[in-house]
Amino acid sequence: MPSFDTIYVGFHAATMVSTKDYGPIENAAIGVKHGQITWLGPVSELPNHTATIIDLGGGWVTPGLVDCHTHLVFGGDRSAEYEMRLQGASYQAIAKAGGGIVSTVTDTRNASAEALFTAAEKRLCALMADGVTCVEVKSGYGLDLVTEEKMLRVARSLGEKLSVTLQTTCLAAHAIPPEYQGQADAYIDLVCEEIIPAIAKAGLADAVDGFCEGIAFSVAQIERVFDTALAFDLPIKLHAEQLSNLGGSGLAARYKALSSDHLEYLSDADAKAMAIAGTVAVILPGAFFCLKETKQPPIQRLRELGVPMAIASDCNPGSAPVLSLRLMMNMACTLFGFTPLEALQGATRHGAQALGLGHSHGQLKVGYAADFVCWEIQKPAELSYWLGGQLVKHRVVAGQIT
Ligand code: DI6
Ligand code: FE
Repeated sequence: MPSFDTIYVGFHAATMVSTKDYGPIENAAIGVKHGQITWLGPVSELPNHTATIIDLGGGWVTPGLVDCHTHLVFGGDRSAEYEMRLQGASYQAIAKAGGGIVSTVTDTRNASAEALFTAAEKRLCALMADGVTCVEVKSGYGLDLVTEEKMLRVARSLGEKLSVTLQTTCLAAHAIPPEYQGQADAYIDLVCEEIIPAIAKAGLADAVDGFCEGIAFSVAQIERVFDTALAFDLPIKLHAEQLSNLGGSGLAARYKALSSDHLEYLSDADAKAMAIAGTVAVILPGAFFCLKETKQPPIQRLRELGVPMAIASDCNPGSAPVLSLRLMMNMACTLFGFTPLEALQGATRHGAQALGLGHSHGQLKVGYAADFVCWEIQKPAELSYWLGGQLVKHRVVAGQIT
């Protein structure tokens, strides 16, 4: 007897198991049990069974989208900063004048956990309605232990309440808090001696991240953060080469980071180091677009080197108020020259790899999570082609229609 208790039929599947094509199966069937895929193939090859049949009624099924880089828990918003930038103020100048990330820190410290939850839930529901079934959420707007913990607890409770796989990342090394102005090293002491150890012991983070940039932390400071993370067995990621080249991606590769993210100013030597280390390049077209950046990440070089490229929303109140991962797939194609196949890989299997979940998420495969989306489309390329619209017909998470 086949080992599934529900069988989904009535669609073509883009399994994403191959790196060369969509891994298509026409007229496919997916059998699930205990939240996992236990059978997958053409419906014509289905063995005899007594399982419940659910007909999804046409379209394509893909792995649920994986948004591997978000900051969706935060207080307040930065629409006033957006208006200032439209009038010519730069992101860096606003940050140096005490606005930017630090203004969200004030609003996040002042917000209750309930208020943070309610606001973040709306944003997460928007991402989920557009096909996301797995999401990463960073802290980084607390910059003190109490508020970093508050953010991560809110993120964990979002994952418990909503039908989504949610990974949390401690981004205490995101910016220098106002009370440590001019004392970045002393703040890194706090991050390494108090914040990361307490968060690791409380089991609140699945990974550690930092911001390596002129307006944030140096390579030497981030190296201390990485050493601390590794001492607590936490995998690492990095925001690097977003606004300038500091060589953070080379450091990330040396530390075998899961991913290095942004990468507009990535050097060739660091791209090669990422290829050798297996560090995923997370491309964030929303931040590029919203900041009117003109320097493109070196996509062709990353492609030639075989560096896996993920695409994420970077959902945050400053550089990327983005609520659709599919829109990011379109921008990756239109702005950066991704193919629609690479864009879907970036939002499925490579996104999962950037979270250390490449063995369980991001592909339709026996033994993987039964997380998938049925889309109202004729061809997989439409997922990158349409801007907006309601393409999701059904979402299945852990084997259940949600
Ligand atoms: N880069 C980003 O794109 C986000 N953080 C970072 O280091 C933006 C954070 C913000 O502007 O609030
Ligand atoms: Fe970010």
